[in-house]
Amino acid sequence: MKKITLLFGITLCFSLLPTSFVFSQYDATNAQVGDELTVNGMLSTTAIDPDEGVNGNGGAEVPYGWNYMQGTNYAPTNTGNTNGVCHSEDRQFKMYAMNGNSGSFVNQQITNLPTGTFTYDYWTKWAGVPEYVNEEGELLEPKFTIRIFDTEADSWVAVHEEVIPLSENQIWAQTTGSWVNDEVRDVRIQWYKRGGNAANPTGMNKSMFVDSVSFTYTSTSLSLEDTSLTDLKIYPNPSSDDFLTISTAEQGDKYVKLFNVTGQMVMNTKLVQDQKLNISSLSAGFYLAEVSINGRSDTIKLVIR
Ligand SMILES: [Ca+2]
Repeated sequence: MKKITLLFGITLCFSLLPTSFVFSQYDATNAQVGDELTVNGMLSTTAIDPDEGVNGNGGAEVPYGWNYMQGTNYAPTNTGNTNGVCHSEDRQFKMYAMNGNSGSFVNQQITNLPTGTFTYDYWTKWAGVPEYVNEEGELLEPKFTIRIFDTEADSWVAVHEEVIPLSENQIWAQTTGSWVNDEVRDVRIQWYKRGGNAANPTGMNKSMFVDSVSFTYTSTSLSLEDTSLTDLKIYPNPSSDDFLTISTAEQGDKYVKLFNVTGQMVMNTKLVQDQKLNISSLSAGFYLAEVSINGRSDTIKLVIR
């Protein structure tokens, strides 16, 4: 059974987004290990080829594949005002000091991200020195998040998040990390900050900049899948027989636990070679069968008639 662990089930409020808001996408279907999946990862501005750079204009325009919310722009290097210098080339994402009560973000959606390990790397800096905590004691940490679409919640939820570091005035700070994607899916990478408004500023009421972003496919190996028996089958199911066959390509002794609907363990046994599972002592009903071989396991629903 594959499980998605929502490490930080935080859902940001996007209710203020206009419904016509369209996220552009970057399709990673054919990605190879070593590929940089972020369009315009370096956010350079000297070319208009999406593989090499963009032709930003400093207003509301954002580079290929990127999207943003209010209070953000694609700002130029400008030592004459609070922008300061970019980390790479002459453009950077800027989230305004005051960016509205619902905050602001930039993100990029990557469709059909393959399974495997991904490495991210980005640079941030601040104009001025903000504080994570408000005068009211409210924690307002700006976040870098990796999001997947949760159909039950009907929203994009964070499955990985990291607090964006504070910095001295105009000093770029690098953040790197990795994340494992356990199934092919669409993913968004996002930077978010809430600065409040002029009437009600928060501790984050300094401009935040993001530049030199990368998101790289680094490995196909999947520690999450290494521990599961993805081809496990138990039959017949539903069953009115006394014996069940447990089938998987994994060779070795099978450790089988059966649980009833109340979670009570009703059987705990070991099967060797092609030995079948004797269920003649069990009454009709629904069960969960947990099978482990060589430390790999999976769980299957069983119906006994
Ligand atoms: Ca740049």
